[in-house]
Amino acid sequence: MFRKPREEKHMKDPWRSREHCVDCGVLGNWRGILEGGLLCAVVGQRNVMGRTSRVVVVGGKETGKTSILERAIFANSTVDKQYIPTVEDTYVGIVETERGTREKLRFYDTAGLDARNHCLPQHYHALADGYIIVYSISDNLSFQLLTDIKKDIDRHREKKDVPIIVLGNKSDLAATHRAVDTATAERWATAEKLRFWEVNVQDRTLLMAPIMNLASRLNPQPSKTSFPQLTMGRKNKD
Ligand SMILES: Nc1nc2c(ncn2[C@@H]2O[C@H](COP(=O)(O)OP(=O)(O)OP(=O)(O)O)[C@@H](O)[C@H]2O)c(=O)[nH]1
Ligand SMILES: [Mg+2]
Repeated sequence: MFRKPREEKHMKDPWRSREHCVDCGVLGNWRGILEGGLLCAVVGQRNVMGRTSRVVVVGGKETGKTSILERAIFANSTVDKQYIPTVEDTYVGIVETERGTREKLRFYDTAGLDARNHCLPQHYHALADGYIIVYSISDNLSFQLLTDIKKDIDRHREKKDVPIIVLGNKSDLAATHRAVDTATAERWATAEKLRFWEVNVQDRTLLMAPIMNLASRLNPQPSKTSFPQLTMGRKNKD
């Protein structure tokens, strides 16, 4: 039942076995992309902002959730490797936001859903600060699942504003394999007020914009009026 923690795999890489760098990659800038995430081994955790945001990655079976995380964070390719269904995994990445700050995100990779089992186990909702919902452009059922997944998230988040992005994965596949057209997916996402991207794991740069967008929304710029007492002048006792 238990799978070896994925991090152990990365311990083989000498860079990743250093201190904080066992389980984190850097996303969001060209150096990070070109060096396949090794930048974090060089800079460690310096310049990383405060808290770690928790992102739950959810979607149908075999839509590419694990492949997206492996590719985005570690530059690993899963194409031509044996498919292993996920039970549960976590990944940690340092993501550069659109404001240029660096934020730590912990991604929870979940088991794929299907028509019979179309709800995320409840404990994920309790921990989620944000969600990445993934479907495959070659699998119409995985697209149909989005409605249930979104309803389930809405039920659990109540009125809290939780950033959610939608990724239509496997956009590299030939048109003959396409089962969900872009316009249909865009219409659904717009109606649900969600940001949507088509991506594929062959092109790592495509994965950066959505994850940076999510990191930015998870870590908005603090409002200037948050600390009114600090902006008050000295009290005049005269
Ligand atoms: N062509 C193509 N294949 C992909 C892409 N992403 C993933 N795959 C393939 O799709 C299969 C499933 O990928 P996974 O990443 O294991 O999918 P998953 O959603 O994590 O699957 P579960 O853990 O079972 O839910 C693998 O054979 C991958 O190589 C992509 O962008 N393009
Ligand atoms: Mg998986």
